[in-house]
Amino acid sequence: MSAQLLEALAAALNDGSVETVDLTHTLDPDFPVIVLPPEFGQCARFRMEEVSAYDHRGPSWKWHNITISEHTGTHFDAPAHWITGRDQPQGHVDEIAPGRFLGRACVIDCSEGAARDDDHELTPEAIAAWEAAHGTIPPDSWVLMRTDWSKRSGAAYLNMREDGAHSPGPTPEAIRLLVEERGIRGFGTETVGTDAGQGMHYTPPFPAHHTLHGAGRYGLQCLRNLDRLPPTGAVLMAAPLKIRHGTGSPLRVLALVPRSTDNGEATA
Ligand code: 23J
Ligand code: MN
Repeated sequence: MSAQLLEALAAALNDGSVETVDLTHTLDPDFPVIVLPPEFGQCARFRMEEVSAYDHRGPSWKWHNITISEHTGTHFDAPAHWITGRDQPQGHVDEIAPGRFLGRACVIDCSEGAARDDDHELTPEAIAAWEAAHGTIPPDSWVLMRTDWSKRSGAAYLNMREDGAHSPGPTPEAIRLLVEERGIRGFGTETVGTDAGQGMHYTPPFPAHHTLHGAGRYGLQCLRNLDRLPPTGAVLMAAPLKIRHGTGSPLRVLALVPRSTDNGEATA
């Protein structure tokens, strides 16, 4: 059975009836990274240095040395990133079983709210409304919060004000519902954090980090192209680099989706 299933998948990838959507931003020195209050250590931006380019430093080859943080650009958060997850088994990126890197995704469209309010919250009521339309979120799902925030650039992306960043995110109650009642595998956002820009003011502070990682679950941040995913039915592939004792990693996040003409009731 599973051999036929993989054969059917391979054929569908080849004939385009299953499409691959890239949910990844390009690693670029200009792409913003999270900015913490100045008393804390800071995340490094992406940097690239030419080692040789078919020249005296290497006549037949071109290559670069790069600098990144574990939390630069589109990236994965492992349980050990947060103090609540410090004693979780398989809490670092190198320890996570590879089967955890592939799984279903549910996409909750919060783009209307986020367009009206920079501090728009994903609430239990919004999850209930999504489930009324699309069914209960299955156990071990990735839940992706679509805000269209990835279409912002420059200063509008971090959206810093005197009192810190303003960007959407889940309430403590919403993330607890997803983790404790739905048993999700992870939570992904289009912003620099799985938490809202003002997430430090919730109880507990940074509730997505606190609750996800304390339960051994994962985060994805700086996603894009969530508007190209169906609410249900996508398969996500998010495999972080195998950094020894790493707390996260930039990565290529891909989604397998039914060809857009196959969505909805249009086809038999
Ligand atoms: C460190 C401290 C606070 C936060 C973060 C990192 C992230 O969002 C991250 O990249 O995981 S909120
Ligand atoms: Mn992170």
